[in-house]
Amino acid sequence: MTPKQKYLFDLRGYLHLENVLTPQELGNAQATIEQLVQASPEELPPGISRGGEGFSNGFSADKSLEALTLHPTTWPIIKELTWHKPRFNRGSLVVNTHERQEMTPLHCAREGFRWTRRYGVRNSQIFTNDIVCFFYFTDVYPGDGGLIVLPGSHKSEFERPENLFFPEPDNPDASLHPALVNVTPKAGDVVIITEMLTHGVLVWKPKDRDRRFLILRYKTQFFQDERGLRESFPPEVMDRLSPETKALAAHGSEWEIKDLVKQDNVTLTV
Ligand SMILES: O=C(O)CCC(=O)C(=O)O
Ligand SMILES: [Fe+2]
Repeated sequence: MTPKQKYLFDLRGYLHLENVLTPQELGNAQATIEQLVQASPEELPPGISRGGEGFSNGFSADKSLEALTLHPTTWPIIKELTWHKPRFNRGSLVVNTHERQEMTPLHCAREGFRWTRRYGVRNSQIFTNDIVCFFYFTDVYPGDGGLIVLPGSHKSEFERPENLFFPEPDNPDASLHPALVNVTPKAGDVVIITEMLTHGVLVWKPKDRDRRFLILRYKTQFFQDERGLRESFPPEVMDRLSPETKALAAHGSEWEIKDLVKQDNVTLTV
């Protein structure tokens, strides 16, 4: 990360990176997503299912999406934040429309005092073991709705008082509390958060446009949750992943550095 990115990520708990995707990367990803949206359930690639507002394992639909797990802009940041021990463990595609009328309440991995999720700094190096990259394929404008974050909350030591930020949870027109920020990425931008950051989602207001983005989640390679050391992806998804993506999704000990991590630029072998 540049010194400026490092300062801002530590201060706020997230980064909004503009124009990360080239026009070609963006165009290819958008075309893949449009195909998924138009597909009938039987036409979806094996291991991808449509549910709620998205496609589970949507990242594996096409190399144009899979390659984003190792994008040259985000890859060095993922390595740095995990102290060079990253593991990719989930990749869903979201198509958020005005039809979903309830907001996603504020939440974060810090709440409930979960020891397994961390954010900290030692020797000027930021460490966090729960990272989310949101790759955007459509534009978000102020007033549209979408992602809201509470900057700085990844370091908060207190429980968030209930109803502080949304005293009228059912009023979609209530003004946003001044401590909250509605992030408004444009197609081709990326938002990186530590899941320790308090965040939520406002109802999507435009009726003529949706919000399309990929959620790529990274942990440390030795992180264990309730799933233990099981594979993150079903066999039919694993089968079509490139060796580099499989290596990124592999568990590892706290001591080893994956060969993949030693590379600055990774191109998927197709
Ligand atoms: O819809 C969004 O922008 C955020 C979804 C979310 O909270 C998450 O993926 O952790
Ligand atoms: Fe979340």
